Amino acid sequence: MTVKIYGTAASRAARPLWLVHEMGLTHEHIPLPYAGGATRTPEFLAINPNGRIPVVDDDGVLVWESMACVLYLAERFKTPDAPLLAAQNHAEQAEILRWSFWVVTECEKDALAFLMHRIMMPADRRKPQLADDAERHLLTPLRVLDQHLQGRPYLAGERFTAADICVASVLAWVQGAASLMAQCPRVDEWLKRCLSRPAYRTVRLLAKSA
Ligand SMILES: N[C@@H](CCC(=O)N[C@@H](CS)C(=O)NCC(=O)O)C(=O)O
Repeated sequence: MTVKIYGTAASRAARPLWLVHEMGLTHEHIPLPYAGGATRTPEFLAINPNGRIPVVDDDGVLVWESMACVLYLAERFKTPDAPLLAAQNHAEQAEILRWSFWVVTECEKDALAFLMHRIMMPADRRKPQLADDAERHLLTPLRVLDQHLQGRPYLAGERFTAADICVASVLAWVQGAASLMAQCPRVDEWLKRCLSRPAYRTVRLLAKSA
């Protein structure tokens, strides 16, 4: 059975969608919106009782939480024919796990506050102070990442992996934070490298047409 991914590409569902496009995986995309009640129907709550997208349905195995979806798919569908985005040894596994957890615990809340209050919300509803605070908070974790990227093109080393998808899909929200990027130039370069990949661009096009 073809793996199903629930959730519009203009949401955190972009994360597992980016992964399946990188791997060239056959999948069925159900572009459910997050607004308007589609995630509160009894049918949807039966697959994710949290009422959130994304959800991956792998022949009845249900995975929710976007980072879990990415890590699950990378491992589940690794084959000699597909680009390897999962770990190939314990050291890579450590990198993939720690950076994927790090980005949700250390960065995602502030990155979202920046995105909403600097870019997404109508100007009269934005609170610029919240965007400024978020940018200031993010400097500490992004300096850690900047240091890590010294001498390596990707988070786990020489190879683009699922960790780069997890982290870049959150930090894409702050790519427009010019002062932050100027203070973390390796993060800036790595982010540009990740976000210029054809698979990411494909998902952005899907999001724009959603
Ligand atoms: N931690 C969850 C967050 C999921 C989430 O908040 N998804 C949003 C769309 S990006 C959603 O479904 N919102 C609908 C709602 O909260 O009712 C994840 O990473 O999957």
